[in-house]
This record gives sequence, C-alpha cells and structure tokens, in this order.
Amino acid sequence: MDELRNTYIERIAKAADEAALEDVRLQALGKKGEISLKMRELGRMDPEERKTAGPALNALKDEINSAIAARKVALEDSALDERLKTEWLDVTLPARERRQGTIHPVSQVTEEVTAIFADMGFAVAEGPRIESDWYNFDALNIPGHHPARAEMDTFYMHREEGDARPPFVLRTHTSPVQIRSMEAQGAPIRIICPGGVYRADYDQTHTPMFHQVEGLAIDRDISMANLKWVLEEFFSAYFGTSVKTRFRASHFPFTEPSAEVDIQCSWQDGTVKVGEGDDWLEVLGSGMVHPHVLRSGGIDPDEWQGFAFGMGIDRIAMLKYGIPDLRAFFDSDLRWLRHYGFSALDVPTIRGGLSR
Ligand code: 2NM
Repeated sequence: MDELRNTYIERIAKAADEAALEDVRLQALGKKGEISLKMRELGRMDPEERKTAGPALNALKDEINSAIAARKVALEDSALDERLKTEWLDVTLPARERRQGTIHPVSQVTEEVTAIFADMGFAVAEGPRIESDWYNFDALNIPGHHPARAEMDTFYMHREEGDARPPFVLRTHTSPVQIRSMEAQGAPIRIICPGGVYRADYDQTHTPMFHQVEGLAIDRDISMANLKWVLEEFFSAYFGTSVKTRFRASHFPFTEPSAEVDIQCSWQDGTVKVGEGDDWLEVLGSGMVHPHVLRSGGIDPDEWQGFAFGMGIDRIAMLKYGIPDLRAFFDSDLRWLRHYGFSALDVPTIRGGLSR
C-alpha cells in the first residue's frame, strides 16, 4: 500500500502539465487503473483481510484524488504566472479612435429654424410627401392650367390605364401640411412646416428633392405688419446679427397680397455676407392667405385672416455656413459630410448660435 502511495504521489508531483496529470490519474484510478484493479480484488479476499484493505484502499484513492486536485491548481497558477510575465495591458493608453457620424446641415438648420419659431409661439406640423393633387394644388387655389401643375415640374404617381383614382403627386411644397392642419385644428393657428419637397428640375441651383419651411399664422387681426416683424426677428436670430428685409410686390395663387422678401447683404470676392452692405438677396415668398385657401382648410375668411410664407432650408443653410454647391447636399460624400456636418453636441439656440 505504501509503495503504491509513494509511486503515485511522486508521479503526480512530477506531472509537468494537465495532460500528464490526467495520464497519471488514469494509471491509478481509470477503469483499468492500478488502484481500481486492486479494489476489484477485494471481492475475492476473505472478510478479515477485506476489513483492513477496503478502508485503506479507499483512503488511498481519496488521497490521490486530493493530490491531483492540488497539483492541478498549482499547474494553473504557474501557467497564469508565466502569462502575466509576458502579457500585460497599459490601462493608461488612450482608447482606440471611433468614427462618429455628423448631423447633416439640412437637419441642423431645420433644428435651428424650429427653435427660433418655437420661441415665437409656432408649433411644428408635418405631413405625407405623397399627396393628392387636391391638397397639393386645388386647395391652394392653383388652377388646372397653372404652369406649376404642368407635368414637367411635378412628379406624378404612376397610374395603370383605367385606374380611376385621383392623381397623386410628390408634394411640390409643404403647403398641403398647412391645409391639413387648418382642417384638423381650425383657427387660430400658428405653425411652421419643414420638410422635403419635389420638383422635376436639376442644375447648379436646383435638385429634384429639396427642403422647405413654410409658416402660417391665422387669427382675427393678423396683418402684413406682423409678417414683417416675425421675418426680421427670424432672420436676425438665425444669422446672429440684425438683418434688414425688403418686401417687393409679387404674385402667388395662395396669397393676396403677395410679397417676395429680400434680406440685406454684401458681396465681396464672390462671397455673400448677410446683415451688412446695401445689396439684396431674395430668400422668401409670402403674403396674406387667400380667402379661397382659408375656405379649403375649413376656416371662415370673414372671421379670420393671416399670413403665410415659404423659404428653402438648403438655401439658407448654404448662406449661413458658406456651402457653395447645392448638389453636394444630396451626394452622401463622407468627406463633405465630415467637413460641413455638425457634432451631435452642437445644440441650436434661439440666438442663432450653438451651445455645447
Ligand atoms: C410661399 C409663398 C407664399 C404659403 C401659403 C401657404 C398656405 F398653405 F397657408 F396657404 N403656405 N405657404 C406660401 C405663401 C408659400 O412659398 C414661396
């Protein structure tokens, strides 16, 4: 028994890794291991002999199992010590750089515009980009023969021969949202409607999809004077400097009277600067909402009146942030987006600046 014990304790101590240790375990305690075989012999012993050999073999088996377990822990510890000598981590190193996306100038400017108008009591309204021709044209007092309705400017949804549904279009302006808002909430109302619009046009200064923000204020006594104040307040806040406006008489089917609005600017070396100098830049269309349009929205023009306006978001983004080419807005060029995009931390303020 002592010989057996010494043999295996020594082999366990000499096992150099876990595989060698497992070999030793099998030699002693495996199905055909030396101690297992000895235990099988117990059956053939006489009772007196079995009384001493049985417990002794069991004790030896336990001792060998414990020795193997202890050796296993020792091997694991020394393997870990070995790894710790060569593998190490400098936790003071800076983290690996992670690429971050940017906020598109159109999104940023939409937020800026929204913040400024929200401060003047305007809510934001949104609507579908696919509209019936009633919401996009008829409701806005745009007659069937109007050039804006011609196929060349408007994207019409495809219709199979014999399809009796009314024509649907990609909205050419966000005004349908204002008709829907008038229908839904009635007067008084004060909203802006930002969003993408579509016109079949493509050159240096036109893309077939672009962005507009339109505004609408209806109450019992709203006038052009309120319009002028709201727009000057807006442009001054947006550009972060006092901006003069110039109203020129114009014509739109949905407003009467109508005015195009210019903002004060200067030209130097081919670049424009807003809020100084004595040149003018056209940026906006506006007017008093036509009685036909109020009626389309379910509002009684004998009781209510108000102003509406529309401008291009892409256009005023280019002016404020010195972006030269409109078409690049929609190219998804990552270099352009990194250059002209904004950090998610640059939160627009009502003073036209950014806060961090
Ligand atoms: C413009 C110019 C003038 C306008 C009118 C309306 C509505 F739906 F309320 F009648 N929304 N926007 C409007 C008026 C838009 O864009 C150049």
